[in-house]
Amino acid sequence: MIDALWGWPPPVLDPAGPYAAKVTTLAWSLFALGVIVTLVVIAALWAAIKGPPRVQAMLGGERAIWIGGVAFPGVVLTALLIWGLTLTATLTDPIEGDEMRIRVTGEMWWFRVQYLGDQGRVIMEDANEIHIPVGRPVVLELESADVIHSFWVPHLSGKKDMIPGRRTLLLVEADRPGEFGGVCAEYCGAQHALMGFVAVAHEPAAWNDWRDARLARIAAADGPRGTDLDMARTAAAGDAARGRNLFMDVGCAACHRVAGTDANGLAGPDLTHVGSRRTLGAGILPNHLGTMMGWIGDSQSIKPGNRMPSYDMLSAGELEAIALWLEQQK
Ligand code: HEC
Ligand SMILES: [Cu+2]
Repeated sequence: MIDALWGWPPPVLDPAGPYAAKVTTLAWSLFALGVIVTLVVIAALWAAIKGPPRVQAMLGGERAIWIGGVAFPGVVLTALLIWGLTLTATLTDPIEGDEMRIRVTGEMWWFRVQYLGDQGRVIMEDANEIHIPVGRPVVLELESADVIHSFWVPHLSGKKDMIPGRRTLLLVEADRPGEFGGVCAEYCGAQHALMGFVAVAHEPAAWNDWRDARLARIAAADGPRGTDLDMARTAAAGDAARGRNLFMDVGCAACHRVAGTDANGLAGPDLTHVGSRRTLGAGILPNHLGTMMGWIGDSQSIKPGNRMPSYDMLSAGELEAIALWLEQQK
């Protein structure tokens, strides 16, 4: 099911952008060179055992060891090291002009995503989903809230550690629209394997529309009470209104934020746009009413040890009401 959603596991040698293409070139070059060296060594071994006496004497001599065993590997490995370092350095080069920045924080076991505006101010927050425009390099500021995680979208760039107390930079760029799966690539605890996300690349105009629509909704939500969105959120009809009240009453708001409501918790993913996410639980479930109910009622069976308690004391009707309201938060 996840497979149909956005390609799982993400293929590692299928670049969808210039930075990933560099990494792919490096990987194939190392592989090809490794194959050549292996073949040469096998040939030399064969010649040393079965070859004519003249060749055997040559391969057994001291010179062969100095050339084949010291000089050759020394030169080849040094050249590869320099090439690899210069190539991967370009993956973090600062870029000129109006660069776009997104801060991604690894948390046990999900990704907090913050879009940054001027002076590094957070202009919108999301989780487990990163939206970028096609054809424009994006600087990711990688951080960690707890242990070392590693950020990896193989389609878009190499992998980079997310280190507590330190900010690392990674450049990503997509050259075609699409949904690209990503994972945490550094063991970070029990649910490391269930810590994924999806990067969504839009055509530039579509990305602008997406951003403007979100910003407009956030501005309305944070604006004075009584604006359109606030009315829509507080005056949700029927079951959804019941869901909203339950959300505030049973304690969800202590850990989750929903713009335009009293829910301001910071420990868990921002749920302002949760209804528009492709997945739930950091890339592990497709997002719809049923999985939303299942996650809220029993997240500890779906992802044991995750930092959200299971709400198994809620009735099916209550779960449905909350899920209904959350699915409306687009
Ligand atoms: C103690 C803090 C805490 C409380 C209380 C809490 N949550 Fe969570 N919630 C989390 C954390 C942490 C995650 C991320 C879990 C993960 O993926 O590892 C999460 C994930 C979620 C997700 C999935 C979000 C996504 O994008 O993947 C939803 C939906 C959600 N919570 C809804 C609720 C609802 C509804 C309630 C109340 C019934 C609630 N939460 C109560 C901490 C909490
Ligand atoms: Cu991790």
